[in-house]
Amino acid sequence: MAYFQNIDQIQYEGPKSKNPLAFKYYNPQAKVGEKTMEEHLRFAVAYWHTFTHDGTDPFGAGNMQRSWDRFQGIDLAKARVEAAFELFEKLQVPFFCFHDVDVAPEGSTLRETYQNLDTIVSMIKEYMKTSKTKLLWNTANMFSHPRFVHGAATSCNADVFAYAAAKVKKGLEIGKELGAENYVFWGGREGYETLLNTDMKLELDNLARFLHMAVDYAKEIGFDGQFLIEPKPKEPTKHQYDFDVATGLAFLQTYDLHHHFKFNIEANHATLAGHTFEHELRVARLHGMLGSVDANQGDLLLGWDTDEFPSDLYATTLAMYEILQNGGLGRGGLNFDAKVRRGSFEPDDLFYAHIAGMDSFAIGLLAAHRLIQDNVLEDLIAQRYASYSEGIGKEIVEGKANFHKLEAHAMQLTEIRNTSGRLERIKSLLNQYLLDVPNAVSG
Ligand code: XLS
Ligand code: CA
Ligand code: CA
Repeated sequence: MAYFQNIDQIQYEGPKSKNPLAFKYYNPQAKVGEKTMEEHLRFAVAYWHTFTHDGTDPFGAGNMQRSWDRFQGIDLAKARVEAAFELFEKLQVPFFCFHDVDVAPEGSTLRETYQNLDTIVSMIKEYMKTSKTKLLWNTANMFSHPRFVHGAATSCNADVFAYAAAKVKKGLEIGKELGAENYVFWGGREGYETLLNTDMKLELDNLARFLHMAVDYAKEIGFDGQFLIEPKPKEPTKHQYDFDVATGLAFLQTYDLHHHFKFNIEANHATLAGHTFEHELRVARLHGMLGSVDANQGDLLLGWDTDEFPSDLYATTLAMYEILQNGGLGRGGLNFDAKVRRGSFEPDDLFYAHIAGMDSFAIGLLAAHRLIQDNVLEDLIAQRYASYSEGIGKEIVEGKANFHKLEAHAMQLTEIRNTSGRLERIKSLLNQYLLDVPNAVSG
């Protein structure tokens, strides 16, 4: 049965198309450099926002029009799988992502939850046989159920730690079964509200123990997906342990976990941490830790996680610049961890939203590719740091300087000359590259 009857497969029609149900820039098979757009961008649909999100907010009930909602329980879960693969096919999207509770309802016991998962996972596996859409990552939801009120791996309650371990164990088995490229750990409630009742050392040690056990179990069953940590500074927890990439990296290094993990970086989480999206991508890239991306955007006027579909072309261009400089995302991808606004409640909005996100990243890819081809930022930066390629600067970077030498150098300086950072000139260059994208597409 079709859930999106009035929608055909979305085709690329080019920048001049007026068809709202067509790609204007995302042309999956078009080559950008060595790879096709599809290979560069590796888009994924987020199951939760697309098939389970009902529009609820703290002040209002669900309002999304979703024809699968006429079912209940396991039948609803099955209907969502049907709707999902229909949408994947119509969007020609190469990947999807899910939490355990997105795909199958929780039972009254853990055993029953496993049974529900087994039923739906085998249905998904059947669909995947004929679909081109693969699993980018799966994860366990360890934040919604009341048992996780004090956290999961960082809970004060050892029974909860054990329950969380069982969920991740099952998640890794499912990941293996469905050939997941990655497995994500987002510590929704892995943090604390106040130190007055918190043993921070024990919580952090336990989190590390938990992750080591996950690494061991993956090895035991031969699951070879990439492990990803997803930082977020707050919400729902006040102080989240994986605050941002730098904090997460220090944690991973302290507990000797960094060889087994990379980061899944979400744009909106970067903003909440007081960083730009590109900052988080850069920090991860410089440490060889850029794994995957949750491609959304926040609202700078709001202090919470709004998970909007990406449409800010500056952000997508600078993100794609980092991704291209990283040599791509490897086994990662661009997952739309994004939901339509509450006012966009019709089923067609799911397509408009994904088209907007895919086109925005395609524009970012095209602009970033040209920027790199023309060495625009590289030349400007090389010029700005030219003092380190000769004289005392060269000695500094080659490790030949010490405080004696530097003092002697400073002593003989008669004046110190700085040059402009030229930010405004660079921004208008960026605009030029962005505005040139339609020409890049048409030839
Ligand atoms: C919530 C997170 C979550 C993770 C997966 O803010 O973004 O959706 O991506 O658990
Ligand atoms: Ca996310
Ligand atoms: Ca989010």
